Amino acid sequence: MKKIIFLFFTFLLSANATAACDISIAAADNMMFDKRKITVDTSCTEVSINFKHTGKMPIKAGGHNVVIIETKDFNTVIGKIDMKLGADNGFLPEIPEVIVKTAIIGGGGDAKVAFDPKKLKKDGKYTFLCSFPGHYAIMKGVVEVI
Ligand SMILES: [Cu+2]
Repeated sequence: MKKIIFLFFTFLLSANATAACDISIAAADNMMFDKRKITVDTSCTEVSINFKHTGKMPIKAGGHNVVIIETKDFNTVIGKIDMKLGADNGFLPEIPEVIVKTAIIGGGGDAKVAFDPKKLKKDGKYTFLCSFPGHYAIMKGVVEVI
């Protein structure tokens, strides 16, 4: 019996370890992420953002992405968002303030990006947002670093 309990807990621990290195997040046509907070675990060698657009809008009308930045850079980053820069670039120029971003996707799409979680500091303050023009007003949340 003890062995079974031990195996069960080993299973729970390993399941947790996997989940923490994989961030699942989705957004729909209502311009809302399904999470207000995501957690980046710096003990992972790599963290993946698995992002899904569960709506129907095409990229040009209502595409979404996930961009992680330092909270202090929020105004700088949203000030650089420009429709002319195109969806392929997330409507953003190449700027050091962007720590990681997924591709912009339309309804039914998904995007995955992996990054080194050590780019984030445990005592830092981070925000995630969608950089489709105008969406940042409500499409944003807190990045917790553990
Ligand atoms: Cu969006």
